[in-house]
Amino acid sequence: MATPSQARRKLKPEVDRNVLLKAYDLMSQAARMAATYDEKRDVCGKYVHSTSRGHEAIQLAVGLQLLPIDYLSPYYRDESILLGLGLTPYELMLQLMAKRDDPFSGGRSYYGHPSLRREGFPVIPHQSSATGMQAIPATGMAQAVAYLESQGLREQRQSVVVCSLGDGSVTEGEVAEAFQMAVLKKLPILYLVQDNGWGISATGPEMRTMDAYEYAAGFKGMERMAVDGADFIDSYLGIKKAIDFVRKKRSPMLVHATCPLLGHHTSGVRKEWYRGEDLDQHKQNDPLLRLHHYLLEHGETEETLSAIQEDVYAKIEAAYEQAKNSPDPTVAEFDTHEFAPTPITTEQGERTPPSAEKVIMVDAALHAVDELLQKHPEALFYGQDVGRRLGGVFREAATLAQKYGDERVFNTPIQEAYIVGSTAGMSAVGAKAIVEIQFADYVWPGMNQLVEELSKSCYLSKGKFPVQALIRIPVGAYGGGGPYHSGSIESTLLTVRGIKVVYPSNAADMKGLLKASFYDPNPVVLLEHKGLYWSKVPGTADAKTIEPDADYVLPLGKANIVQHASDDKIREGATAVIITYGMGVYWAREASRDWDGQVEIMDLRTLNPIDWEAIVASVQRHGRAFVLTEEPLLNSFAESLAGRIQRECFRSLDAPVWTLGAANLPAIPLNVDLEKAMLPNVNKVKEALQALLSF
Ligand SMILES: Cc1ncc(C[n+]2csc(CCOP(=O)(O)OP(=O)(O)O)c2C)c(N)n1
Repeated sequence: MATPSQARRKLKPEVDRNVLLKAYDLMSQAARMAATYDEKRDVCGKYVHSTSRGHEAIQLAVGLQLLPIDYLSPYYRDESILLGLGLTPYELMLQLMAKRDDPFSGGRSYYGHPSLRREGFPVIPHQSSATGMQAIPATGMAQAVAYLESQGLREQRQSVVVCSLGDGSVTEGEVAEAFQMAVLKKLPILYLVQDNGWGISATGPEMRTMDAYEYAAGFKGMERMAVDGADFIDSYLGIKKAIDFVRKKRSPMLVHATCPLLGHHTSGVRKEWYRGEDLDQHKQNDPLLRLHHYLLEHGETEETLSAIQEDVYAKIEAAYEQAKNSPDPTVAEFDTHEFAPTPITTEQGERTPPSAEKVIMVDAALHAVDELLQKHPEALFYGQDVGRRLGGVFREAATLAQKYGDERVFNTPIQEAYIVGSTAGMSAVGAKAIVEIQFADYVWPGMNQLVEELSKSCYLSKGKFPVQALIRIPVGAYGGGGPYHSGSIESTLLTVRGIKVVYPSNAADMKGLLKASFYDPNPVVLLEHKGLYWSKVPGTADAKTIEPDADYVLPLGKANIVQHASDDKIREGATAVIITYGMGVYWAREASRDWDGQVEIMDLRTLNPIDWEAIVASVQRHGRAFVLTEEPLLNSFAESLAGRIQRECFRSLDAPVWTLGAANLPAIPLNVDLEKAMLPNVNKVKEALQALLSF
């Protein structure tokens, strides 16, 4: 006989019957999919995958309640969120088997790594497989939503961002950066932490002294909730409340859901290898069994539930066969979508307007950003100390916050990972972030986001989520800056595919390239040499130029010959080209004065994409080439370029390709005489030129 409370529930269930039955159906699908993947390991085990077994209740609670106006940043175990949203087992299996029609990545990324822009679904940007790292881009999405709302630029004012995390990832530093920004800026984001007590084979107590719910208490302003993540009713009602809260209050919340882990960690790290008695305990808490019992207790019959199970069985079997028989990716297309096409392909606007005045490089950058903010309300500029009070440590952002407001131009905490990674979220939502790393020497905490989240997004989402991001980074030595304020980083950056690297050497190029970088739909790192900012370093007066007009754009990937050799000397075979960028342009100019008409200087201006055509033409013209860089030479971009020239222009060369860079040391020493000894300079370039021209 039913107790009074059960009877009441039967009459008035807490969750609508249709929702319960749908959840039961989808939960059964997830369980059957996991079983199928295990049973058919020869096919399904080819590529590593995780399933949601044990996490289905909390995940379906989310998937069934998100709206098409929302944004989702799931993790690799969230297959049941995807089922709840309406993605089919067939579609998911296409990714499992890395098939051509995998709707997320066309066979490029793992199972449970979605990226989706589809009518009627929340937007799901690309997320990497690095645990916890999606927290920053997801928070960037919430920041973009809040920003666009604050500017009246979003019709829809109720979007919610959900960021889903495994409990093991929550202790990662980048998650703390994300939480900090969420509470600091009061962002509309729901962090869902699914706590199964494991991070592969490490247990909760081995990894932390507090769970995610307790941890979140340290972030003032973070609303918190704990739910039984194996109980569909508790999960559904908890998530409903949480989503309602974030939707209405436009403020962050963390939901901590405990759930069992019933499947393998991944297909490659199997439960039988390390799970002991705890697995039996976890099985007692199987969300599918619990929902089954709940439904029976609340008026459903075994017949109804068996009928659902039978349908599920047939459906999953059919989906498996269909996916297995679907085509593989077209191999010839393996390299598409490294970048999205840029609209800026030709130089436009006035580079030297008749009445314009000369401008130093730092001001050219400032004016370019000013004009962009004026023209594009969706653009914003943030970084350390760029806000109202200081306007940047180089005054490169002076007056911008006063003109455009603190919502658009603001200081961030000292969080390089957030500064870089948030741009991925901004871009997915449609805000255009211009950000700044204060000194190149401090970019390293941001490199992870650049590599994992920004650089791979366009390629792995097959062009659906290129990351529009303009990342300004002051670089280079300027005399006594010392080991942590003088560094160059281009060689490291240039090993990262999927990003562009721009390096102007004068004010006019700075303005045109900064603008083109902004309009480029891909991540662009703009390296700005501090020694050229003010033209104060001897020999750099020409970095100050006439200021181009507001329409001026200079396409990326176009080198500039800043000094020509004379035709006579070329005919005599007495010339060489110095291929360089940044400060190298000025050392080359100064040094080449002793060889009148004999030295062409090519300023690369963009390091990726590089103007290879111009390089080849120039090397053919002169037969002698010299690659000059400020970086330590060993294993550098310059060495790599010299090697490529050597190989591909071998027949045109009359001498080995010369190279010159800084000494191969880990840092630039503080004392100016030590610094001089370490770096290239005019005399060192002269010596190299002498050797090359007389070879
Ligand atoms: C940054 C990073 N380090 C290591 C890994 C390897 N790795 C994959 S899953 C995992 C454990 C994650 O545990 P948790 O976040 O609790 O998620 P669960 O798999 O338990 O759901 C680790 C260490 C990774 N993917 N990313």
